[in-house]
This record gives sequence, structure tokens and C-alpha cells, in this order.
Amino acid sequence: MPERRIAHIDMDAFYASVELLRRPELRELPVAIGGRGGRGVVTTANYVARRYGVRSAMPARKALELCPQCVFLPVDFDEYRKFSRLFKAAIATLAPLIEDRGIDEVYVDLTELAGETRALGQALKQRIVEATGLTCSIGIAPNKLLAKIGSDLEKPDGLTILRAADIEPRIWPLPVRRINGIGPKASERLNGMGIATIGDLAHHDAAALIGRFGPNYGRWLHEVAHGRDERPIITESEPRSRSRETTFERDLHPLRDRAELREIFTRLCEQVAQDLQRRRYVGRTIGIKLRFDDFRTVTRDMTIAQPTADAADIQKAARACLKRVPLERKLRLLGVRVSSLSAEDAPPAGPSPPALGESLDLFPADDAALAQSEGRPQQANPNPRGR
Ligand code: TTP
Ligand code: MG
Ligand code: MG
Repeated sequence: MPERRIAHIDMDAFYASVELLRRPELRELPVAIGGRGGRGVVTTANYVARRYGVRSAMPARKALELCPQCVFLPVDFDEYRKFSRLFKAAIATLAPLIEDRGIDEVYVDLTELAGETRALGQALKQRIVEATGLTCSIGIAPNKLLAKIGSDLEKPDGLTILRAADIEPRIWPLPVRRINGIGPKASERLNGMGIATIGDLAHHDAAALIGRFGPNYGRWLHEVAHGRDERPIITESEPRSRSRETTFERDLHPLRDRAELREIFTRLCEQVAQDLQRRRYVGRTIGIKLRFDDFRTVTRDMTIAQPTADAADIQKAARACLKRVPLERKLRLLGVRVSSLSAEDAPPAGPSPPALGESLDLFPADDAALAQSEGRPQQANPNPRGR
């Protein structure tokens, strides 16, 4: 198999850059988006404001302390979504194999395209700036893991090409936290073991990592430290919904098997929530599906005020839907669906363990059970890597 060429493209100071297109007079000033009037949090700041230490997710009050002359602008999600569509469309004119990773980033598979890697990267940047007036940073590498690290190495307006030979000099000196999937907790535990950099991690005994973090995460840590990542680009178009459903091994009685049903129900809600969070989608319509032992299928849904990807929110709405169905027979199948999706505007809630399920199968038992069940959802593909 030829070595892949995967690009990770991430827009520079995205919300701030979009705002500055219509306020060019503010370009040289420190600008933060959100947190107006000293309340709330900053969503992002332009690079001028970052020199003062202003950062995403920082309370506005703190940002003002660091940079009293900072200009605060209100958020305008509709505008950011518009530019999000524009830059992705510009990429698609050159490279059709795109994996959407949320409002300001994508992975693109360049393997089959003609042309030298750096020239392709430059052409992509060119198309994006022509279509939007915005700059981005691109990492191009043999896999998603390295491409993602790479896009961050020379921000803003960066173009970083990483090959296997670059892992040791360029990746190993970086803190472990730079790996997408090593969150603050894992990072802290690793630091406690004397592992600060990715190189430290690579040199650590794999068996010891497995002993400490379990087989899935431990082995994954060892692999990523060596820059190994086989995940393919997932080029599905914007999904209209995500769902999980499961057919029971035996039909379950709504009262007698209540405890078991409740547990399954909770897990389905959690799985849908994880699926949404991983893809940075939120949804407003929550629905359930029931199939009775006579194969009659019933669905109910409801639309909530605030789009969500939170398991508890989903479960609350799904339970309200469930209350609308008379449960007079045994059940064969239960499903939970979230639709009316939009790209999440907030950042992911940190690469916590669920996000790792993307690289390694954290829930093999569940996936196996799902794969066997007849109700393998078409839209929600819980196992896109075909394990
Ligand atoms: P990022 O790509 O993480 O940040 P950025 O584009 O602002 O800056 P960079 O040049 O470092 O890529 O996030 C994209 C947008 O998501 C960002 O412009 C605003 C929003 N966002 C939040 O609302 N809250 C957050 O905590 C983060 C990190 C981002
Ligand atoms: Mg960005
Ligand atoms: Mg981003």
C-alpha cells in the first residue's frame, strides 16, 4: 500500500478572522469574540490579542485584565457557519475526499491527487483564501494523527509537512498533551510517571503502559507515540441524524425487566451522545423507537429548545417520548435517535476517553452486540472502520 497523504486543515482564529473581514479597521488591534461586557467566556481571539495571553474559553474578565484595550465583539454563529460552508466547498474543488471535523477543520485525503505535496498544500490555501479571504494552517502527513499535530506547528498561515523521518526530531520533543486523545487527566498521570514528552512516551515500555492504562488505551498510547494511526478518512456527508438501537437477546417485559431496560436505555443515550460529541454535532430532535414482540414498531420524537449532545439531556427527552407510548407488550428492540443536527459551535469537551474510542475500540462488547443485532442503524455507523 502506498503511503497516504492526509491533510488536516484548520482555520486560523476562525471566529475572529470572520469578524475582521467586515471590520478590517480592527485588524491590528487585539480582538476577542464573545464575553461582551466582561461577562461570559471568550470563544476565540485574534493573534494580536493572543500575544497578551487572551485565549479560547477564558473568562472575559480575565481577558480584560490581561489586555484592557481588547475589543470584544459578539458571536454571530450564522456568519461562521456560512464561512465554514464556503471554505469546505473551496477545498472540495481540489480534493473531494473530505472528512468534516466541525466548524473550522477538516481532514482531506490527498493520496490519489497528482502533484507534489507542498504544492498541493499551497494550492489548497490559495483556493481557501480566494473563496473566503481567510487563512488556514495545514498539516500533511501519512495519517490523521500526525496531520492534526502538524497543522498546529506553524500556526497561523502554516503549512507543515511531516514524514516518518520527522517523527523523532519534530514530534518527540512535544508534550504528550499535543496528541489528540491525551487529555488533561491522562497527561497528568503520564507526567506523574515521568513521561512529559511524546518521545518519553515512545521510549516507555508498552507492557507497562498497558498495565497502567488498560489494554486499549495503553496500547493506543504506545502506537501514537510512534506516530502510528491507521484511521481512514470518513467522507460521509453531513448526517441528518445519529442513532443507536439494539435488539434484545430475549424479549423484555416493560415491568418485570425494568432494570435491564433502563440500563440498556441509558447506554443507548450515552452512545448516541458520544457519537455526536466525537463528530462535534448537536441535535434538537430526540426520538425513540420501540419494537414489540408482535413486530409492531412505534416511534415518537420531540424537539427541544437547545441543541444538545449531552447524554443526560438526550435521556430526559427520550424518556418523555417513552412516556407517550403505552407499554402493553414485551419489547424486542429499543432505539434512540437524535436529528435536526448542526455542527457544534463549542469546542469538544476535551479529548476525554470516549474520543479515544475512535482510535481504539473502547467498547468492543457493545459494538459486537450491535453488529449482531438486526437493527444496525444505517445513518449511525458505530463502526466506520469496518472492524
Ligand atoms: P479552534 O480551531 O480551536 O481555534 P481558532 O480557529 O479560533 O484558532 P486557531 O488559529 O488556533 O485554530 O476553534 C475554532 C473556533 O471554535 C474558534 O474560532 C471559536 C470556537 N471555539 C470556542 O467557541 N470555544 C473554544 O474553547 C475553542 C477552542 C474554540
Ligand atoms: Mg482554528
Ligand atoms: Mg479548529
